[in-house]
Amino acid sequence: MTPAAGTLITVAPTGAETEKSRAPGLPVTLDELVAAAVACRAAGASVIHVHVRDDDGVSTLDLGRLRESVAALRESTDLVVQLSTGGAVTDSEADRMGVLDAAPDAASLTCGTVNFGDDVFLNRRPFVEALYTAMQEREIAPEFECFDAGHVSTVGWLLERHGPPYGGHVHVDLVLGVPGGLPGTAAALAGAVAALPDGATFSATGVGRAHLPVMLAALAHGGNLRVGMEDTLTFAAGEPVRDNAQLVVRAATLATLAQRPPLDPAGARELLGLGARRD
Ligand code: KMH
Ligand code: ZN
Repeated sequence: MTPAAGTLITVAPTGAETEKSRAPGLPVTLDELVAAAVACRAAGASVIHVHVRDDDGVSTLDLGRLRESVAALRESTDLVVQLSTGGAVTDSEADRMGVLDAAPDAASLTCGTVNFGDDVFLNRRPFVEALYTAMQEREIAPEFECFDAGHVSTVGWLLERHGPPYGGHVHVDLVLGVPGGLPGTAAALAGAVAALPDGATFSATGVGRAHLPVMLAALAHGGNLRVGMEDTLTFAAGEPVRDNAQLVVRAATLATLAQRPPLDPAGARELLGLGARRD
């Protein structure tokens, strides 16, 4: 893999699992999401990975809310808007497929089933295929999310069977440190990177304690970064994360030290093979 001149930083500000009561800086309302997006854009993020919540702060795939969020993010920022099709472990395949009706620029595509703590994050291969081909048809760029080694093989299998993704570029997000998936170590990251299809780029995110080692290893491998309160709630030992921008600032600082400073959204669009932004 040839490292790009800059680093694509994705912020995943909310996720589906954490309760607001556990993390006061977690953006759960639309206003909070937009404020986090604006702050993270200023700090160096170029892509936002979005999960939305209902009025009680609970994860939802409600289409109206997703559409409203995509519109508000486009109005307030130039970030690449990537919706989660992973949702929560309790979401149905039909609802997860329905996320694409909100017409984001990009969407996550988890490439296989994985134990997710005590739960199971179910991604049957026929469903992964159906999501992939639906994204090709609707001109939505997939971000192939890999939580385990077999998921990386599935990326190659999808490409062989169904051809390239919309945009023509393969970008994989390696999510390490989920209990049940790949461990959050530099060695696990190196193994996953070695198995990527030719020409693919990757970003990596380490969940919980894996956050810093995975971020440093990803930069060492010429990769990109995903950070945010979806994955990380502790900034340093004994210090909770204040807000998402705090994590983006640290990622941008490390990327700059690595002499691959953050890409702006135009640079991210170029890397991902996306055209001009949709309004
Ligand atoms: N919440 C996890 C079960 C994604 O966004 O695509 C799945 C997840 C992956 O967060
Ligand atoms: Zn997610």
